[in-house]
Amino acid sequence: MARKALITGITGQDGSYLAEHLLSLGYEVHGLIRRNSITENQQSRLDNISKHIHNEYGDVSDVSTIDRVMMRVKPDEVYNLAAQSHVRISFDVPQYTVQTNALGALNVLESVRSHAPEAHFYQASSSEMFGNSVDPDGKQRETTKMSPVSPYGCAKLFAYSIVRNYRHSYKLFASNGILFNHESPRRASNFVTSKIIKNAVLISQGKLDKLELGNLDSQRDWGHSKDYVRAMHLILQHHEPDDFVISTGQTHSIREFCEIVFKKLGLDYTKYVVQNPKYMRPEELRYLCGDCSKAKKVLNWSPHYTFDSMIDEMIGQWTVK
Ligand code: G4F
Repeated sequence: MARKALITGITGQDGSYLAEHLLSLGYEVHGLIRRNSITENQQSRLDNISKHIHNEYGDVSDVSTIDRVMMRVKPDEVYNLAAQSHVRISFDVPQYTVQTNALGALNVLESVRSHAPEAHFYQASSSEMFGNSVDPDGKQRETTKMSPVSPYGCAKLFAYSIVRNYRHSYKLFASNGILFNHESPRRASNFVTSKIIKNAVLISQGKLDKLELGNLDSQRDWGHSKDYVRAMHLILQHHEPDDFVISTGQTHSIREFCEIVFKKLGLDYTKYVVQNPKYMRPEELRYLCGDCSKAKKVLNWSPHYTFDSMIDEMIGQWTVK
């Protein structure tokens, strides 16, 4: 019989790639999707596979729906990817962010405990939980102190902690993937990589004359979402529940990212990029660079994309639009 997976947040960048990956491995895939007032494009990332997946309307803050789906599907694996995923917006909607990212995770975990206690549970934890903590060698890893600097990071830290608590208290197979930034052609254009690439392409086509950004000096460790969803699946196939950093181990500033993208399009970014305080955050996470040696050694995971091939794929997607 096919193994059954339930994915919350299936319409997002990671959810859609994960659904494709699990289908390719022969899984029966069930997804929880939030009702949206604009139906068009709500599920556009799932267009290729919509006939092969079983979707239900629901929300991680709605306990009764989650319980009903959990009881009916009885999944073997549960991937909790549902979140308010934008860090700057979490300063505007802190309570909503906590309800979704923290209490939502607890709701799904409780539902697993009550109705599918044998299921393997994956929590989408985030490098944003580290805040500005860095080990002396300039890396963040599973043992690095967590000290978040945004409502998003605080909410994710609660979810991460309750997963560990349920693993120890109730012997659930509950694991955290601590994922560093990950991008793709499916990344929404209010995240910095897509925003830079989309607007640089428009500038190269003469359709725009400037790009407004916030902090250009923060540094991020950017990988590709497709590589990272493979890691999510491997984390749940491990013989015991555990927590894993998933990253590339390379870091670049936003300024460098601009320089590289504009250069690929034959442009000098300094002529077009301007700073607008509107895009600054009340508190900034300045630097991320992950050490994923545990995942490499224990899960035999490694990324297929390079920084360069990821950017090229994203430029290709915005160029054809
Ligand atoms: O692309 P970002 O919005 O991603 P951020 O805040 O690092 O969060 C992403 O990665 C986390 C993992 O660490 C995830 F948990 C989270 O869900 C999300 O996927 O911003 C990246 C950097 C920040 O330093 C930001 O201040 O880019 C800087 N930035 C500069 N100008 C900007 C802009 N970010 C955005 N979104 N828009 C700007 O105009």
